[in-house]
Amino acid sequence: MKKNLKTSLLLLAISTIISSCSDSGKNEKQQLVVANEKVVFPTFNADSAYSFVQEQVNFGPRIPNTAAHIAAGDKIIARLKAYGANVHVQSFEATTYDGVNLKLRNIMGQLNPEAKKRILLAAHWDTRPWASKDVLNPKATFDGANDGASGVGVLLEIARTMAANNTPAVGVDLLFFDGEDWGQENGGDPESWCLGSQYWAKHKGNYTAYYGILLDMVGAEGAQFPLEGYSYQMAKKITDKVWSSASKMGYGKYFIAKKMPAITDDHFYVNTLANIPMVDVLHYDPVNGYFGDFHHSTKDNMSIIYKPTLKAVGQTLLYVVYAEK
Ligand code: AHN
Ligand code: ZN
Repeated sequence: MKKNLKTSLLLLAISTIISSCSDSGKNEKQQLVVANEKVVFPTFNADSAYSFVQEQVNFGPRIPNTAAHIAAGDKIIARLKAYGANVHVQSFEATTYDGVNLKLRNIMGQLNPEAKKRILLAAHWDTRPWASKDVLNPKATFDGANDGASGVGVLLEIARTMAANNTPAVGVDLLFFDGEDWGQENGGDPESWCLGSQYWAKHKGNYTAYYGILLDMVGAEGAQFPLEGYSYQMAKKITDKVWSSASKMGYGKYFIAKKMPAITDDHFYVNTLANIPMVDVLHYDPVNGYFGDFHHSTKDNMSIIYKPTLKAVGQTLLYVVYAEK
């Protein structure tokens, strides 16, 4: 009798967890997955992440100083608030290498704000103003479905999932950098890129995190994320943690254990100026030594976005976050 009561209480607890995880927006059930005795973590819904990528793309290219850019940033803020995050908007101005003054916003949404131990998850949300590598149309604008919107979609889906499930032991800070992509290509000044993360790292006050993970171009079919040079040099333990978690979950064909060159990306300034170890999950083809033929071209539109890639990245991040003690 005593044992039966215990069993039914346990079943009740489990069914309560599962039913309390129904998604407010979509009427689907979230499932909690037990990877081993210790880690219980929610499933990542790639359909929902994809819809958030599409939502960003639908605003039009998120080029700084345009109406589409303002509207897309406002949507990120609104979604973060809807998922219960404490939102901080850092508004600032920066001048590009070609002399344009930009009005920019870095956006942070803090989940589980009381937790002292915090994980920083980041992506840039702006779009490069020209498809500069497009053979036919280098002055055209482009959708930036992968370069920008994919990372935003994965982070917003993490916010939605965390709001609908149990709270992890750690706090999660979702940081959306602006002004990443107005940089000088072909061996130009590396500091011309990443204007938002440079500003944030210099003006972050006493904010810190245990470590960070940056997402950049994480939605394309056939994506591979090798071990990027600065990540490997400056945050080796975090690369070990993230890449081994991905392979444990069966995503080793995305998170490949090969090294690639160091790339100036937002994580460089988080590591060097903010002193937070941060790795870059960055699409790169190690065979051709190149980001991919979509990169900074009109091919970077929804047709290259692939739900299983979004799933591999989002599920790995949820696992990493929920495994923290
Ligand atoms: C450089 O090419 C130096 N950095 C590329 C960072 C980037 C641009 N990621 C996406 N777009
Ligand atoms: Zn870019």
